[in-house]
Amino acid sequence: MVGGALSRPAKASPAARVPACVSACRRDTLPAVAASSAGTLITVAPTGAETAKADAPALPVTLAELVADAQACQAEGAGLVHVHVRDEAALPTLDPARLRDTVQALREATDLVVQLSTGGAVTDPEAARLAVLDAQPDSASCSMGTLNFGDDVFTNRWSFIVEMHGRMRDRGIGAEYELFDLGHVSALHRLLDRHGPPAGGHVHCDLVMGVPGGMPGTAAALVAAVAALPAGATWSATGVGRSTLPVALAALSAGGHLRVGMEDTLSIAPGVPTTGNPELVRRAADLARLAQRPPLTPAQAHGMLGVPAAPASPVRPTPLG
Ligand code: KMH
Ligand code: ZN
Repeated sequence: MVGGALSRPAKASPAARVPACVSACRRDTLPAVAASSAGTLITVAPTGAETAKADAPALPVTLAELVADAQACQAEGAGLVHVHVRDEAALPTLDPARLRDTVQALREATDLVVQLSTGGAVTDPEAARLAVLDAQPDSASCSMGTLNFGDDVFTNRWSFIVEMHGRMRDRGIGAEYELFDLGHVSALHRLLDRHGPPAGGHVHCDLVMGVPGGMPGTAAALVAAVAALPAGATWSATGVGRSTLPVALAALSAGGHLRVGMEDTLSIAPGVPTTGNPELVRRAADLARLAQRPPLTPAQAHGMLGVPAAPASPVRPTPLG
């Protein structure tokens, strides 16, 4: 176990309530699009790779902090956690053992869909990013193109994207395609046309808007990107920094899902630092309820994405003979 001893915490009980029609519907009888319009998947991206703990004390960087944060976010209405891990010095890492421990701990302590970032930090090599999949998360991100990322470059070569997509499908790991720009939507079509659908067959995307170098965090850009998505795809959106609220409101009104968290924004209002991820999830859940598309429970999130919940600890078969 990384980040200090962690006894098995009690699972957080989902606070979300959804209409009976959603909970009664089975995934195999209900198109994913219909499910997405009745409820809202709230993804929390609690940590990211860019913010220093010293600049944001509420940022969860140890495993214990991450697990406690994830439990609190589930109680506020989150259905999926998008995870970047940190090392002892609170710096971003793709250390395989830490990733495995993190997946296991989150499965033991929450019901959330556990998604590992394969984007990592802009400095991470491709081999280490591909090796993230060895931790066998429920889902993983797959970024759909290269872009300027502030003063840096976030590199996603076409052949790397194809390799990531193929390995995720081979391992039965659900895909979330990260779209930072309109051209990334075209790349997604090209990927699916040439290399087939992801594991489980369901296409889920996340529009990451407002990155300096990517598409702006505006309603107009969101509408343009959503109009170009593959038919039947579900999608969430997140606006970084001060585009958080405009993007969330546009996404809800356009039938999409929400991603929030300290990976993308550190404030709850201009000049007011957030107290932490649970506060950001609570606000998103409030907005979703206001839109009459209440938060999906983690079980409904698993169903919508077509990623079955894995057992917390794999049951090892008894050796024969
Ligand atoms: N940290 C960014 C360079 C992802 O998680 O897949 C990439 C990123 C995308 O956050
Ligand atoms: Zn990320």
